[in-house]
Amino acid sequence: MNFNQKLDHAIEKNNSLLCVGLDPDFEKLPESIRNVKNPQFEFNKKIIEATADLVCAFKPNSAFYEARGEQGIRDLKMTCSYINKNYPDIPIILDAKRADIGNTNNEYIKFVFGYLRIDAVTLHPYLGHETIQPFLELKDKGIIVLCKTSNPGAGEIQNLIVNGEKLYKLIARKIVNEWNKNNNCLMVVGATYPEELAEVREISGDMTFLVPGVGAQGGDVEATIKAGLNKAKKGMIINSSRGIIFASSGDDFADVAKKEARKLRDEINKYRV
Ligand code: NUP
Repeated sequence: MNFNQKLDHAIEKNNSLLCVGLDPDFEKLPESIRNVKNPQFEFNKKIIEATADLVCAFKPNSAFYEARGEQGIRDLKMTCSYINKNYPDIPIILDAKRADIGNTNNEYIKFVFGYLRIDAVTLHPYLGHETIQPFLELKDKGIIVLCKTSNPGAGEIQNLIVNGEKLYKLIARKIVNEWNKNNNCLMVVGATYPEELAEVREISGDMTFLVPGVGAQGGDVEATIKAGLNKAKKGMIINSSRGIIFASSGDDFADVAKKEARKLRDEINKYRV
């Protein structure tokens, strides 16, 4: 089964476009968890158990694990292994924004798909097609390229006019027309820019978008869903990290995360009809 099939299966099984972001900022973990042996893993495990029937994917962001050095990498590996073993239907996306020259790419690929054994990775397009190509050749994996990001300063570079159009539109066209030969491309489009999301949808046919920016970054769920759905009323992986995993800072964090995940999944579904 390739990434898109696995994703589609999870969307149908859980009736969900929601992705829970596993960004376990160590400083924000409840005191009781911070003192255990594998704190980020133990925290994630409870979040995963509480939300696995409500999501279409999990997305750990590498930064939160790298920050803790070898212990963090171990917790990331344990998290991925735990999902693969106990929830093999749920795809894992590593948010790491990779893509580099040839021999460096080989090492990235070994880490993401060899060591972590996950399903998809985020890439930035700045170094060009040649540096995306080794990832594109992995037919069964999800290759998720940044197009229009959710951050306040996204327009500084992404909105520059190149060949008569905004750069993010040119990137979207490249992904759709040149880079998606194996039907394994997705793109990142932030929920904080619903108008641009609609423009990118126009360009992209039914391609699936990874959409961060709801929850802590304030993206409007209704506007996001209406702008970004494809013809099948899917085509979006809506990520929320802090808004779910840190909805409570107490020991009830998993129960509260479950409630928030259900609320957001149902709100998303309300606008899919
Ligand atoms: O454009 C992007 N915006 C964004 O927030 C691309 C991303 N990959 N992200 C990531 O999504 C970000 O790094 C974080 O892991 C997650 C959003 O987290 P939160 O704002 O829901 O806590």
